[in-house]
Amino acid sequence: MAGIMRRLVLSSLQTPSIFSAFRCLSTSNSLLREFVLTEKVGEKKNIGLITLNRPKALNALCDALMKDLSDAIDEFEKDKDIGTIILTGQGKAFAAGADIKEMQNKNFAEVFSGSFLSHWLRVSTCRKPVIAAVNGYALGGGCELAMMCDITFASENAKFGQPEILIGTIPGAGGTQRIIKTAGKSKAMEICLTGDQFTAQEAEKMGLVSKVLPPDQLLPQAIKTAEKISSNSKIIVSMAKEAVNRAYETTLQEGLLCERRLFHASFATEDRAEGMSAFVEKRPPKFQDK
Ligand code: DAK
Repeated sequence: MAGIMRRLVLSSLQTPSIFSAFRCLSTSNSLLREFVLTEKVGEKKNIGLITLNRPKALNALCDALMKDLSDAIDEFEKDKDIGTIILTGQGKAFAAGADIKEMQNKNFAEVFSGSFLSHWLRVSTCRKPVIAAVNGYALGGGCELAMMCDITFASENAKFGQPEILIGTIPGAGGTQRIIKTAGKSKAMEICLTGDQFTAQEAEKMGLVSKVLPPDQLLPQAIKTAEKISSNSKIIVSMAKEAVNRAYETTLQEGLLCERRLFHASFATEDRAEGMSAFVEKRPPKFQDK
């Protein structure tokens, strides 16, 4: 109900001028932002749903949208009740990339020395798990944004791609670096050098996506997975996320050391003691996130 109310308020506030005056309007459970909707969902309202909301421009990732997204991640990361965050898009796109109209007249000095596109790393630094629910186009920065998330589900009609080459530039937020980790060099080269789009099914085959779902099942399944993750200890979930990410970013030896140290660290938590006691006593665990 709160979500429906907020959408009604939002649709009556769609003019940028009103939004610039009240950029962060507070409601009962979250903030209203110009380009991003936030809502607590799931049975226990412990899942933070972030919806990119610039559908007329296919959720093109302009600077203000990325700032709103960054704020929304901050909001849910600070919220002790939220266990997992889901990121999706309004309309027929997840995101069709960085805003080309905003970039069109920039020169080298501006993009190199300024803070242009400086909010882009925020999703990848979030310590809570982030699930991308890719509902349509995920192109350029949109594809990179999905790859910054921890788990990616896609609807059957989603389209992925790194089309930057077609507008005379190259991916700038991980497109050349992250695809290669899962898809290998040949596929990564094909994608980045041709700019061709690829389907959700192809993305799943490459390992960029873990589930392809009918459009009406995308969010329900993402929420179900988020609820499952959130039923575990938040502190241990963060440790597991950190360990998996280390594998992605470093050598096997370094990764194994990090994993071992985090495993040791789990013994400093009350939740580890509770989890193992619950198993031995044949009862469900009650995690306190301590
Ligand atoms: N930017 C701005 N506007 C966009 C847009 C985009 N990326 N994509 C779509 N739009 C706008 C269109 O201009 C159009 O607006 P109006 O003309 O109605 O005002 C509206 O959205 C609807 O789009 P279309 O009319 O084109 O819709 P179609 O269904 O015909 O085509 C499409 C859908 C997704 C195939 C097409 O819109 C398209 O090709 N879009 C551009 C895709 C693209 O090239 N994306 C890559 C952009 S470059 C970095 C971080 C990030 C990046 C770089 C650096 N750092 C941290 C350093 C990322 C760069 C990029 O993503």
